[in-house]
Amino acid sequence: RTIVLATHNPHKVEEFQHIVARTRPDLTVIAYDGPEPVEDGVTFAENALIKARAAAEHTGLPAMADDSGICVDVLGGAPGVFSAYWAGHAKDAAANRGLLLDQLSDIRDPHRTAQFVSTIALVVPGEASREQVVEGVWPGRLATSAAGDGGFGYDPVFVPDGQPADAERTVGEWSAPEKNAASHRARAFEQLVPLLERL
Ligand code: ITT
Repeated sequence: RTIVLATHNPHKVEEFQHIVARTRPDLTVIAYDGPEPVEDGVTFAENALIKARAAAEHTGLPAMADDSGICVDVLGGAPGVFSAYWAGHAKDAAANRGLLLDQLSDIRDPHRTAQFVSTIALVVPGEASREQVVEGVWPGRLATSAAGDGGFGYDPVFVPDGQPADAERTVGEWSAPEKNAASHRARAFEQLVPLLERL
């Protein structure tokens, strides 16, 4: 079976290919790189559905899309759906990270808590058409400075919970397999697995 992943972000393609291979090796994930729909939803779920519907309609294949971001508690959940554009419309990851660290410069632990959120929409076209949305949350906090060059986006400034206190690392310092076993995206996909049974 083939499932289309509606994203223009190559990092998401790579991560999903690893995550899916672990639980559903029979599924082939291909990237949908057709026209990009306007993502004008105000929630992760709305944006994920907009992207997955466009890909399903265009290809006639089952499609999934991930809308994701980092939600900082002391900022009321921002950047949230604006994560990709936090420092402007250029989608400049280094500028986004820098702005977020600046905004948190006066905030000390334990008030630097944040979550990575991944919301996946599944759209199956055809007779038994259906739309479903799942979510994965990865709790942690903002580092005080960027570290590591692994992953993408906010990975170098995010410190996931559950690490030994004397050896904490940002996701930018984690290996790809480590990230893909624990991330918000992996957690969301876990929720999706039972829904893929009838594909
Ligand atoms: P598509 O819409 O084409 O999938 P995108 O990167 O614009 O690509 P989003 O609109 O969902 O996707 O924005 C997600 C942003 O949230 C992304 O650009 C990063 O800034 C951040 N983000 C999401 N997941 C992340 C992760 O695993 N690590 C670091 N940053 C992440």
